[in-house]
Amino acid sequence: MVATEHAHDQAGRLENIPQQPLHQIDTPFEKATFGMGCFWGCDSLFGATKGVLRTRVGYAGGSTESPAYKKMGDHTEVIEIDYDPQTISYNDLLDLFWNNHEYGLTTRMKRQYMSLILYHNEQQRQIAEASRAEEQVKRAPEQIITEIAPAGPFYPAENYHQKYRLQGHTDLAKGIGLTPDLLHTSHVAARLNGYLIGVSGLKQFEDEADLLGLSKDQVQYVREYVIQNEGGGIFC
Ligand code: MHO
Repeated sequence: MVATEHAHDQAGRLENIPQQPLHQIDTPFEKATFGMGCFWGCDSLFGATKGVLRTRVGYAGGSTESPAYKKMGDHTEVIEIDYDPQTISYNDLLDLFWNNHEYGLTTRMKRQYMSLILYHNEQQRQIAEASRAEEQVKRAPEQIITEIAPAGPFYPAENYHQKYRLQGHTDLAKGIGLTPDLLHTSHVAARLNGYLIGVSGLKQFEDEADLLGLSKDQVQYVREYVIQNEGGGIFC
């Protein structure tokens, strides 16, 4: 079952409300990988987007061995997204990609922050190429510098970069039982990492809050941040 879908019984009550924080989701998924500036911001952006199951940030697109934040070599900061294609399309993800670059689409940045689409199959390649061509028409005469390349190895970033905004809320992170492994795989962590900075807004949060397996207090805590930060955009 998709995280954002749920069954109602005859009285309209929600069924299958999880009793524990919803870390694991077994929905079939596809992967998308994007570089769009500092990866903290896009981890929040995609993490709270409908149809996204999990995210992790890391280094990819280059050739140097074992990159790390302090020795990134020719790699780029990227986000790897597991998404449910029944709920969100690759094109929808690309819309978010084009419209949320921290440093824009036409300013040449060092490779660490370059605009990059790493495709996972031929279909993604074609959709990405067509999408860039369309976007270029919209932005002309400015020249989009986004590169499109096949996805090679992905090197997960250090734990402190994962779900960066959520990790700033120590009690909440502890309260949902976040472990180093779960930082890379948890559904609820990805959602909260976005909601805390207002991504996707209050309406969507209220619609799915019950399905994340949080306590009443945790929901109320996050709700206050959603209200405060909705519309504020992503940042690093
Ligand atoms: N300006 C940010 C960049 C972080 S990043 C993950 C900093 O505080 O270092 O590139």
